[in-house]
Amino acid sequence: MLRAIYPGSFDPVTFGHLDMITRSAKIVDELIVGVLYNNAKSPLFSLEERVKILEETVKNIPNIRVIPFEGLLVDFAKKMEAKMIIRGLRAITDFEYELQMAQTNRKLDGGLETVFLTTSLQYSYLSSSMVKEVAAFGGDISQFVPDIVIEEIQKKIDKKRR
Ligand code: COD
Repeated sequence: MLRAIYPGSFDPVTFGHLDMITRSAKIVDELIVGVLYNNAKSPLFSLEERVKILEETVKNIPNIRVIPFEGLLVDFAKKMEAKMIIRGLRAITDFEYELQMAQTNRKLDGGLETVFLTTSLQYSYLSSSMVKEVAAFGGDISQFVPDIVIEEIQKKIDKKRR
């Protein structure tokens, strides 16, 4: 049984993440989408909101569980009995951070491997921060994120205006 974790902030989830999730779920028996609780990053969406959006978005893929986590990724992996971390690589700019993270995690837990999937070309430019910026200035984000994210971002914008 190969269980892997695809960890991230997902603030918010984009079509780039979803592409990674769909492809990853095809190569492992079970994929756990690990959603980081991290107040230091002051996310746009709360942990509960990010989990809810992800659950809604992946509900048709049977071998996926969306689970929040706090603290070290290696501890979460141990708790979930997962031996593999899956991460996405978009461009060379991702590489240094990803390499550092993978090496650190392996130093902390020698049994944990990180596997990288390269982004699909059509999403190689896409990031959560770019989506938030476009949305904040009233731009159309429908080619970047699923409908539920558009709705939830709109709610945040409306709330700010009130
Ligand atoms: N195409 C393909 N992949 C993409 C795209 C795209 N357009 N956009 C993002 N991705 C990939 C990212 O490369 C990443 O692999 C994944 O999707 C998630 O992305 P983010 O931005 O939501 O998540 P991050 O990078 O903020 O996640 C960081 C972690 C939560 C994994 C990290 O902070 C963590 O493990 N924290 C716990 C503390 C810890 O253990 N620290 C020590 C390890 S350094």
